[in-house]
Amino acid sequence: ASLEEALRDAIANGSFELHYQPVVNAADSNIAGFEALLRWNHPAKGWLSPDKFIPVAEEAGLILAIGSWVIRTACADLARWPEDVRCAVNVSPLQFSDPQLPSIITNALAAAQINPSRLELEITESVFLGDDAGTDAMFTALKRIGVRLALDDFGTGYSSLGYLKRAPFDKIKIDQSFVRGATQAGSRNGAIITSITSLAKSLGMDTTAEGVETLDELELVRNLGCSHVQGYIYSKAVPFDAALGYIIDGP
Ligand code: G
Ligand code: G
Ligand code: MN
Ligand code: NA
Repeated sequence: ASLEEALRDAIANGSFELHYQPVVNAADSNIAGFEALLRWNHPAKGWLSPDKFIPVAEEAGLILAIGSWVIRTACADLARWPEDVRCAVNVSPLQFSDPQLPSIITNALAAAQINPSRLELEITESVFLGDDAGTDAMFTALKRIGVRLALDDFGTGYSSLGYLKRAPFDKIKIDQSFVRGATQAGSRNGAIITSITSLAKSLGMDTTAEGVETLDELELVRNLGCSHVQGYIYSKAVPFDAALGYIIDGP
C-alpha cells in the first residue's frame, strides 16, 4: 500500500500516538507544559517522523481529520494532568483555514472539560500568506474561545513585525536555528534572540527557546531573556506516562 493509503487507515487502526516534549520555565526549571508531537506506527515501516507523513496528509486532504484527532487526544490527555500544566499542538495552515476549526476545538475542550487557556495552538507564519480577512477572522474566533496562540518557528520565514501587530499571540517560539551556534564566538544569533525576547516582552508575549541541547545554550537563552526553554537538554518527546512522570519528578 502507498503511504497515502496507509495514512487513510491510520486513525481507525489506532496507529497514531501523541508524544509530549516538556516546555520548562526558564526562571525556576519547573514544567510549564508540553508540546504534543505526532507519531505514526506504520504497519510495515514502523515509527515514522511527521516530516515524512504530514506533507502527504496535507496533499491527500487527510490533515483535517488527523488534526482533529490530535486536538481531541491532546485535550483528553490534558484532563489527566494537573490544572497548571498546559499543552501545545501544532496546527497546519490547512487546518487554520478550515471554518470548522473553532467548533472542533470547542467540542474537544467541552468533551474533556478543560479550561481553554490550557490549550496552546502553534501556528506558523505561513497562515498570513492566505486570505487576509479569513485569517483575521480565524484569530478573532480562536481568541474568543480562550485558547493560547503561539507563533511557531519564528525567524525562519518572512518574520514580519506586522504579523505580531495583527495577531494576538501569547508566545513566540524562537526557532532552533538561532539557538544552534549561539554560544560560539562571533555568532549573531545571541543578538537576534535578545531582540526577539525584548520585543516579545514589550508586547506582553512569552518566548520559548527551541532546540536547547547543551548547558551553555541553556544558560545563554536564560540570560538573553527567554521565558521558556524546550529541547533535548531536558527531553525529547515521550509517551503520555513518561510525561506524567516528568510532572511528578521533574524532567
Ligand atoms: O516531532 P518532530 O520531532 O519530528 O516534528 C517534525 C515536524 O512535524 C515539526 O515541524 C512539527 O511541528 C511537525 N508536527 C509534529 N506533530 C504535528 C502535528 O500533530 N500536526 C502538525 N501539523 N505538524 C506536526
Ligand atoms: O516545527 P516545530 O518547532 O513544531 O518542530 C519541533 C521539532 O523539533 C520536532 O521535530 C522535535 O522533535 C524537534 N526538537 C525538539 N527539541 C530538539 C532539540 O533539542 N534538538 C533538535 N535537533 N531537535 C529538537
Ligand atoms: Mn511546534
Ligand atoms: Na518550532
